[in-house]
Amino acid sequence: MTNTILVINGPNLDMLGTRQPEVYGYDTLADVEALCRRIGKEEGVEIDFRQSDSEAEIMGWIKQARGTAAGLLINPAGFTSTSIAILDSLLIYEGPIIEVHISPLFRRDEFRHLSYVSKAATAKIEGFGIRGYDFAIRKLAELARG
Ligand code: DHK
Repeated sequence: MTNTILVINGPNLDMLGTRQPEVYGYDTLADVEALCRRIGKEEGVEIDFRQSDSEAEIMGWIKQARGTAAGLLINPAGFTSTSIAILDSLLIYEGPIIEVHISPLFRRDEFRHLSYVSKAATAKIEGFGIRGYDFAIRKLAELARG
């Protein structure tokens, strides 16, 4: 097992910074990646940072993570409430999974409240802005250290 944390960002997160900044803030995905790499360095873990709009690509990454990643951080974005397929891929992964959402889903649209991904998650963080990635990587690094 490596000490790599795989960070998966779902659809439209490439548009952070310009996309509904009143909801998601002004930080870009590059800022999120820089944050993850900084925290990873502090915690002594490698960061493999990815984004895709494709459900199939995300499922492929999760399946490849089996045996190769010490932990998985996923912001499933628009696939959160729709993808049983991503849930099923996550259920194949044997390591810890932390689900992160930038915005507070609990006080947004009703349809965002359901998360299939949560059924496979070790923990979930939402509403802390991009700081949620910071907390999640620190926790995954702690779990990776055993
Ligand atoms: C990001 C998205 O793209 C939305 O589809 C989710 C999530 C919320 C976030 O807060 O990071 O509903």
